[in-house]
Amino acid sequence: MVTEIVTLLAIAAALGIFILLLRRAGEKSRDRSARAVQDRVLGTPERAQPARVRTRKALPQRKRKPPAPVPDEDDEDEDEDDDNRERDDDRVDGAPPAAVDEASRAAFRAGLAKTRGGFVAKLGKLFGKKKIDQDVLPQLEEVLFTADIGPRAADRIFDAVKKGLSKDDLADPTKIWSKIRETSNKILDVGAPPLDFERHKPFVVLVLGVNGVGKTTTIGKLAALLAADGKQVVLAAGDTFRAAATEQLEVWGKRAGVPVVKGKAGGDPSSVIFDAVKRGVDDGADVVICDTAGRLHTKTDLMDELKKVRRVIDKAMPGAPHETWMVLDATTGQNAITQAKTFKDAMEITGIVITKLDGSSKGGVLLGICDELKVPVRYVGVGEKLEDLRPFHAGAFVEALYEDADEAVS
Ligand SMILES: Nc1nc2c(ncn2[C@@H]2O[C@H](COP(=O)(O)OP(=O)(O)O)[C@@H](O)[C@H]2O)c(=O)[nH]1
Ligand SMILES: [Mg+2]
Repeated sequence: MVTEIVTLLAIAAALGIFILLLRRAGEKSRDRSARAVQDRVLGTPERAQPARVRTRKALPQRKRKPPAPVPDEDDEDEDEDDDNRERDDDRVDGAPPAAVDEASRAAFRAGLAKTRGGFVAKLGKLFGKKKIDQDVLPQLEEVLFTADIGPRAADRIFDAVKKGLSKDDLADPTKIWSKIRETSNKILDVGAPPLDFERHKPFVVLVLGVNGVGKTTTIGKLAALLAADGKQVVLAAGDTFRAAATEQLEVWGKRAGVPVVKGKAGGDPSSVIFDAVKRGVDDGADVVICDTAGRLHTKTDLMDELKKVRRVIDKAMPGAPHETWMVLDATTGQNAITQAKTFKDAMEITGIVITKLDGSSKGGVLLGICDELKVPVRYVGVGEKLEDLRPFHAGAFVEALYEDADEAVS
């Protein structure tokens, strides 16, 4: 009896082991076939490298989007969030806000009205034809190349339409417009980080540009913007070449309620600017903005002088200037691109300010300047008044430039 029980137990154990082995074998073969499928789909065996590493390498680098705000269920927190949002919307500091406000959108729309009546209207007429065919390409090329956007930007937009759209797409004006918008946005996106005046204390900005483009006016408006945000600003009257230049900056300084450091007429601009930066450091100011001359006896004199100014600023505060901006007058069209190139060849330019957009039909020149210089546009001047300086926002600019373009074709 005992022998029979032992035999039965032995048979049961053997069966159990057999079933276990069978299951293991089944799992292994499933693993193998799953891996074979994975290899087929992904193209290479996965075993040598973990999938995550491989996938990361294979994907093109994308810009990281800011995380979407997570809605909070707590009522009190929600109120606080609303307050913060309101404060964000109300901020009037000089730095471009993350989202463009309605007043800036309206200013861009008004500022670009004449440009819309220029090359944008010509494009509208072109796509407004009843039947659009391949003929549209040479005509598009002509309109783009005669617009004040510079040959390189014209070429980029033309190429994007020609190569990026099929024959069928070309028959659809909406598709052509969206290609033009997309390419314009790409041209304006030079990948610069947002402007942050709090990165240094004081944050020193050197402002350059030829005579009459609007340097002094821009500095005055910017000082007012920053002062309204509670920043302590010092201005340097570095244009000692023209007698009236210092007085003009003093008038703006009074309007903005900020001090102006000045020297003698005809004196050394570097020493005035050195004093101003030193004063900014000693007084614990937030921002020092340096005005400069736009014309000297010769172009070489001017460039040498400006290089000297840069060196001297670095002596007054090592590492400064933190930004060097080139001011360009939109009404001068492609001349602005030439000026920008001349300055850029001589020294580092980190930002652009475009003035007089309000009076210009050549606002498209901004595309050419960005494409040529690969530096960001930081501000746009849309009039002569204190409040007529707007932080630049590429998306809002493109939106305003081609506004109603689709409607214009129907
Ligand atoms: N319409 C308009 N005029 C401007 C703008 N910015 C400057 N100006 C005018 O351009 C002229 C020259 O400006 P100014 O600041 O003296 O130029 P600077 O020589 O470069 O310093 C002045 O009459 C300004 O009022 C602008 O955004 N729009
Ligand atoms: Mg001036």
